[in-house]
Amino acid sequence: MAATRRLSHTVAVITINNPPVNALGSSVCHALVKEFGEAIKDSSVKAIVLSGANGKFSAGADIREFSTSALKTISLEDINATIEASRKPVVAAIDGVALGGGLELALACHYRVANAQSRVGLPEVLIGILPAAGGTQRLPRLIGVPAALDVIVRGRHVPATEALQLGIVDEVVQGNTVNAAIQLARKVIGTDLDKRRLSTNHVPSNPNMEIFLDNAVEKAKKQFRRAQAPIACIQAIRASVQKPYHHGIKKERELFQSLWATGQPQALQYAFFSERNVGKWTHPSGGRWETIAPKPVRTAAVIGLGTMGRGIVTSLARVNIPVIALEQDAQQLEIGKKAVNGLLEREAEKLIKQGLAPGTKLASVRFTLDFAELSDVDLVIEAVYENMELKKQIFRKLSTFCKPDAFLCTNTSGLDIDEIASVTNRPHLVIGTHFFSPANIMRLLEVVRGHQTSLTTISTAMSLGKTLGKVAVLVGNCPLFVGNRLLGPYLDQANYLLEEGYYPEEVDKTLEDFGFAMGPFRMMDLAGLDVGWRSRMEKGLTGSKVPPGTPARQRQGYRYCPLPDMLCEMGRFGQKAGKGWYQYEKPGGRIAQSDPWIKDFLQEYRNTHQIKPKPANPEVILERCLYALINEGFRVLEDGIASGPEDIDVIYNNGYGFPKYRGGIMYHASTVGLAKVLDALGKYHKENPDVPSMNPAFLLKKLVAVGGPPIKEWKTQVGTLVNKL
Ligand code: 3H9
Repeated sequence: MAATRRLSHTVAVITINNPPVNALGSSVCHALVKEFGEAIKDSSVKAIVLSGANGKFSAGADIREFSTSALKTISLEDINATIEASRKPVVAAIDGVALGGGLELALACHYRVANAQSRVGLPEVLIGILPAAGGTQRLPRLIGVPAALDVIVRGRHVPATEALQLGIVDEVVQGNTVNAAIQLARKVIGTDLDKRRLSTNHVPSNPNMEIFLDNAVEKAKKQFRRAQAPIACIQAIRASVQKPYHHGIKKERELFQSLWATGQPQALQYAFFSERNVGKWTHPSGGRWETIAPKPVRTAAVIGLGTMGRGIVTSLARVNIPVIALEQDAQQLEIGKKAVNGLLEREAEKLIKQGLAPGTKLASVRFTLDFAELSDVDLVIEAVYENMELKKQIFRKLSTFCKPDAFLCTNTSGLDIDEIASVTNRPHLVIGTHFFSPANIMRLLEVVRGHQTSLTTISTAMSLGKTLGKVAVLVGNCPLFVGNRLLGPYLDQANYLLEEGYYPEEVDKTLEDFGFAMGPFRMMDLAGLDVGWRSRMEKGLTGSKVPPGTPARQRQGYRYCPLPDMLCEMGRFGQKAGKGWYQYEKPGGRIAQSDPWIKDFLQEYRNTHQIKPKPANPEVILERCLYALINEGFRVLEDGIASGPEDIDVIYNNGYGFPKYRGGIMYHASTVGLAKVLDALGKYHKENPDVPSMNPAFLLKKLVAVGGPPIKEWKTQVGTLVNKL
């Protein structure tokens, strides 16, 4: 039953019951209409409490129903209007979450009681829409425009204690929320409810409000680039200031419809469900990790306190997992300890800001030089720099010192997990955990399974990822895994474009205008050009010096752009050196400025190689860079390294600054049309046959041959098509 009703003395308790999150699908909405109708009519009922079953009030409208007509048959705002108009007081009892339509429902109630552990918010913006059941009109009337903007435009989940301070809820309780709500409901029976009907109130305003809202629009444009929903939220809030409630509601509805027409809600909702569906991989034995219970991780150790290690220690301590942090020499240990303590202090401050009591403790971190101290930890994350020999040395030690059932994880961005596992006495407990920098902030975690990694190990690493608040994506073991593997062909295209007449600013601007957080050249400068340079040298690629008998722009038979090597040979490593593709105010500076030197350098290079610059064309930049990514994405699917296109999309959205409102790179391919992508790749490959990464992937060709099915069908097609390759 989607909602139930029981009587507690004179109070009707209506409970939403739609596991797992009490989403307000059409069946719940119909049930609410019925239960409220009956409770309002029933003369023995003097007040009503609205609650949610299984410890959750409601996560809002059922997002799955947006693409169907189900929601249209009944409007959530009509239900809210009925609740608000009730002459019997209605009290929301908020446990767990009241999000989106869930909070809108609670805002229509006359009072709100929240459990101390609960969170409330209007996160619709994150799925490309705006609160469309009165949220943009009622919340500003309750807490004022600046606070409502902050909550709605950022889609923040507000902890109960902060919600109390803001005035979103009336009471926060530690114990049984429903009982507290019943008590409050009984207390307010017979009182005047007029002031509690938010739609009848005015939005607090002042003469500077219009300027304030104009500034908010400008700020949102900068912050969210081309995402449309944040702007629509501000427009709806502006309507709440300027217009009576019923006009505001009309505006809210119109904005909802116009957002839908942009395609961004569909892309963001695909991204939302993709994050919850990633890594659904079947072991060759037929087993699935999702069906295996993860082992508890009560204590952990982190080896190496460089940038990555520090972030990982902080992430663990934050979720209350005590950590032992190990370094190999006393000086590094001291430096690492200072840095970790600094990060932990900042975390503690954040917790206090979120309303947790001062003195709230993060889990303990113990610092050591001694591997013997790791004898009892449940899981170790090695986070030393990328060097196979060093990692193997450490894993040999871990085999000796750690208890036999301890999980051993390696934080590598591309080294062979099987090779690392091979030196241990427990390859089935070894797994890759590729964190992204800074590890305490970035949401992405690539979990890399080796050939011998057990399902329990996978399940434990995936569960740890979730505990850490990460989006964990399970991927297969191949050089550079998924994210960095795709990056290679993308950066190659960006470099080739420079050879052919473009400048870093043009390429970056085009990709940033498309929505990337950062263009490829700014990204290379940030990451450090020397990282790729050293690894190319290790692979025997000889920098800018051309081996005898080789064409200047080829290596090992393929097209090769020596420009990044030439910069490194001159010490232009990027931000850290104060110069790279751009110049910076000082070494370590952050603000990229055009460097006239680069212009001259590129012109001279083109003259030397007799390259006639092509006329600038942003479409060419987009096609070449994006299709290079997409094509490698198809190869990753062919190889079984990612389980489906969603996995690749989640990785790029969360780790590589791809604009989420475009769904992801593979989703983008599906909206452009696979046939168009295939044609363009074919054309570019014909022009440059020595660039194999632009040779259209088999899987792409096959998908086009079967009519370019929708993305949700690719996963099933991958198996059938790849088997036939
Ligand atoms: C809205 O309300 C519009 C209104 O303004 C009015 C419009 C007219 N619908 O995340 P989890 C599923 S828009 C359908 O793994 P957690 C989710 O897919 C809505 N399904 O758990 C998953 O399914 P499965 C505004 C939903 O504990 C399962 O529930 N609200 C919805 O880590 C468990 O989810 C939001 O944007 C939904 N609304 O996190 C809130 N929500 O098991 C979106 C969840 O098959 N939801 N599912 O994979 C969330 O932020 C998180 O899911 C939540 C729980 C914090 C609730």
